[in-house]
This record gives sequence, C-alpha cells and structure tokens, in this order.
Amino acid sequence: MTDLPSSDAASPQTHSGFVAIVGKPNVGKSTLLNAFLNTKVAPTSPRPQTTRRGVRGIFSTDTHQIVFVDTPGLHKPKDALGKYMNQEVHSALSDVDAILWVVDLRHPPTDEDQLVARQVRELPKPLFLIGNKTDAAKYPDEAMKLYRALLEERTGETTEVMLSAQNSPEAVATLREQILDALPENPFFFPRGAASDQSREQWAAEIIREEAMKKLRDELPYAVATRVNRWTEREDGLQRIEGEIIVEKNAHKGMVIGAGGKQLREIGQAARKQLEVFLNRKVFLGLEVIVIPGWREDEEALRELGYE
Ligand SMILES: Nc1nc2c(ncn2[C@@H]2O[C@H](COP(=O)(O)OP(=O)(O)OP(=O)(O)O)[C@@H](O)[C@H]2O)c(=O)[nH]1
Ligand SMILES: [Mg+2]
Repeated sequence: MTDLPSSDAASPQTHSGFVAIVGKPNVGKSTLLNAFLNTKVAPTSPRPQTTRRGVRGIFSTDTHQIVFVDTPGLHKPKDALGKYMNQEVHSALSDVDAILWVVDLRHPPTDEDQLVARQVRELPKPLFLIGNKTDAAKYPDEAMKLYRALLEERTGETTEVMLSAQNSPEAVATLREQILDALPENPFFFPRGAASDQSREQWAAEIIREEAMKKLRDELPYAVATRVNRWTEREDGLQRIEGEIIVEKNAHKGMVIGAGGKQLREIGQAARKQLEVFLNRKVFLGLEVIVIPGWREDEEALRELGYE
C-alpha cells in the first residue's frame, strides 16, 4: 500500500464567513473594525455618517478568516446619498453569517437604535450586541439593559459584550476570538494577506475625506466627496498621490480652500501624515477642489464617485 498523506494534512478544514458591523451613526463601528484589524481600513470621525460605503476588512489566521463588513450608520435618509447608504446596510445584512450590532453606552437608545433593532431582531443569525464606549459611559450597565430590551422578542442566540473599541485592545481581541468560533466551515474568500477589498486609491480617498470631515463645519462635511486620480511611486520610494475634493456649489469651493488656502493646506497635511504612517513611506499629496453641482442628489454623479 502506498503511504499517502492524510487529506487532513493536505488541506486542513477552514472556517470563514461574513460578519456585518451595523448600528446607528457615530457609535464606533469603524473604530471597532480598525481595532479588530490593528490597522486603518475605514475612516472614523466625531461626525455622524462618516462611513458611506460598505467596506470589507479581513482578518485571517492559518485556519480561519473573518470578512467584516463595516456599514454606514442606519438613519433616516435626506437625499439620494443617504438612501444609498441605507441600502448598503441592508445588502450587508442580507448575506452574512453573523451580525455585530454596536451601540453607544453613553446614552440610552434613540429612535435610530430602534430602527436598527427592528432590522436585526428579524434575522435568524448569531448576533453580538456590543455596548461600546465603556471608557466614557457613566451608567453602562443601565444603558446595556435598555438596549437588551429592544431585542426581547428575538429568538436565537445573542452574545453580549461591553467594551471600548478605542481603549481596550484585550477586550477587542477576546471578542474576535468569539467571532472566529462562530464561523461556519468554508473556503477562504480572500487571500490570506489581504486586509481589505478596497483599492489603495479608494482607501487614500477615504483618509482625505476623514480629514476634510473633521475640519469642515456645519453642512459642509456632508457635502464633500473625495477621489484619488493618480498614484505614482518615485524611484526613491516617495508616493505621489493626486486627489480631488468634490463640493456641490461654487460657494463651497472657497469655504473648503479657506483664506489664503490655509484650510485646504491643513486638510492636506493631516491626510498626508496619516498616509505616511500607514504606508510607512514619504508621501506627496496634491489636492484640488472641484465642483460637481448637486452631486448628492445626482444618481450619475453618485455612481461616478463610487457610491453604487
Ligand atoms: N470614548 C470613546 N469614543 C469612541 C470609542 N469608539 C469610537 N469612539 C469615537 O466615536 C466617534 C465615531 O466613531 P466611528 O468609528 O467613526 O463611528 P461609526 O459608528 O463608524 O460612525 P458612522 O460611520 O458615522 O456611522 C469617533 O470620534 C471615535 O473616536 C470608544 O470606545 N470610546
Ligand atoms: Mg463608520
């Protein structure tokens, strides 16, 4: 008899699956995704509705792969962009193996949390209720009780976790272990080394948008989109990245650029610093501000900007 290697040794059984991260705006979904991956995949900011597209972030071990799907915060949409964002949440929920519902323990539930609860309690999938921001919550246990009550009629298992996505890497790693254990048997969906499904241009554009959203005021953060059109590498390793900040009106253009170009310069410097940290390379970032009238209500412009 020939001595064949056992099939187990040749192809160890792998487990993998899609895990949606959902919740109302600003609860810390993208912060949690970045903490799971120990890197920056998704933009985060103190402003609600920072995430606009479903971004996949991938965590792999030798035998397990979690494909996290970070989603925009579920909210009452005011324009075509908002409708697109909510659709991204619904499509992420339609085909996943587990759901992470993130809530903010600093406050009791709002109407928007109820909106999310209604969506997730119908789904017969493993659900993790994640009470975030324990570092800043005065009454975390009381708040958690109120969120738990929104799932009262749900059948199916719910795992509860309270943590700080920002300040408790150990708790985040423990939660990641629990998610790994919940994955079904499947082949890997992405190569083992992949961290995200975004192109480097999309990723850089999101970092530019994050910095623009942090610096701009009033309605402006919501009226900007960003795009990276050119990325070249010089022989000495310098990354030359050319991007655009898109606004809706001519009047907005000057507001983004600021007096003497100061504000645009500050946005560019902050974005360049982040890009340099995560790329570990020197970066030249060129930014231009352009107008696409009413892009948030224009289906064609939305598609062109990657919201499709
Ligand atoms: N104190 C505290 N702040 C946090 C924590 N996690 C996230 N934040 C902050 O909460 C704000 C929102 O974080 P994001 O990760 O952008 O929230 P999000 O749920 O992805 O928001 P949207 O994409 O707008 O739906 C940011 O200012 C974060 O720094 C936490 O554990 N503790
Ligand atoms: Mg987000």
